[in-house]
Amino acid sequence: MIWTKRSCDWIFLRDWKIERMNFTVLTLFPEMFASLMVGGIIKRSVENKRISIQTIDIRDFASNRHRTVDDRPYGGGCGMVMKPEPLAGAIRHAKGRHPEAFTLLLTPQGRLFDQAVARELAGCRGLILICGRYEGVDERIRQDLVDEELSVGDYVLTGGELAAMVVIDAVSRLLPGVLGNEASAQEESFSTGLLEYPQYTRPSSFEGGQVPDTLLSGDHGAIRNWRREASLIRTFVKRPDLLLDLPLTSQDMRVLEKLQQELQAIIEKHSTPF
Ligand code: 4FV
Repeated sequence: MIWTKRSCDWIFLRDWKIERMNFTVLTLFPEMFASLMVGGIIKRSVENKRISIQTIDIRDFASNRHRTVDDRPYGGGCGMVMKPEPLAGAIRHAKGRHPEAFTLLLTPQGRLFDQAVARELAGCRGLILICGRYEGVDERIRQDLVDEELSVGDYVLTGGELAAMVVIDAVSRLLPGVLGNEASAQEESFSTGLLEYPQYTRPSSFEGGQVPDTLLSGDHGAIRNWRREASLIRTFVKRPDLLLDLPLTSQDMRVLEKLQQELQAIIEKHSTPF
């Protein structure tokens, strides 16, 4: 485990008893999370008690009658900063309800969220997700009340809410009993480390586009090889970086060597003076 302050060591816990995963979201816009309950896998997982999603309005922990949650930055500068008191109140309230939960602050300064991080978080008993707004949160919250900072990408959002929804979605679908069949989570992009192979469904012919014969053959061995080769080539073309530290099979190496020979032939063909 590479997480710092407190990591989630869970595998053993879950083996004999399926527990509900709790997401507690601290936000100034709790109504935004109603959209998760409109339909789909997340709604169904809440209904069949595989996950629970609670929102806490940070403004409910503001101490003055104007329920102020932000203020001007010390040292000047533009924008506003989220005040520590309402945040600390909301975090302690959430920790009181879910002492085992792992507390995450969504921020562009955080560790980059990816499928491997999603798998790690899927092992936690609960997550407290802090959604910043304005220019961010008072540094003392980050230092004293946050287990980890998480970023969903190198861009700046108006708030952490959409980032929290991304985390809830990506983590929930890795929990047992959430996806129709767990198998699909095994074969998808990033679970094998490769990009997913091309998918087709009926009709077998659409606007001149044909489904590859191998997929219609019923030969599962050939289909498996075809899909692995397609994933490999697609990953080479779109995300060659993913191939650098990925364990490759001897079959994979043969595919890449064949690609290299074809590329070499093309380069030589176009580099020899006419
Ligand atoms: C963000 C991200 C993000 C920064 C200022 C909210 C905004 C505002 N969160 N990954 N990228 N947050 O841009 O997680 O407080």
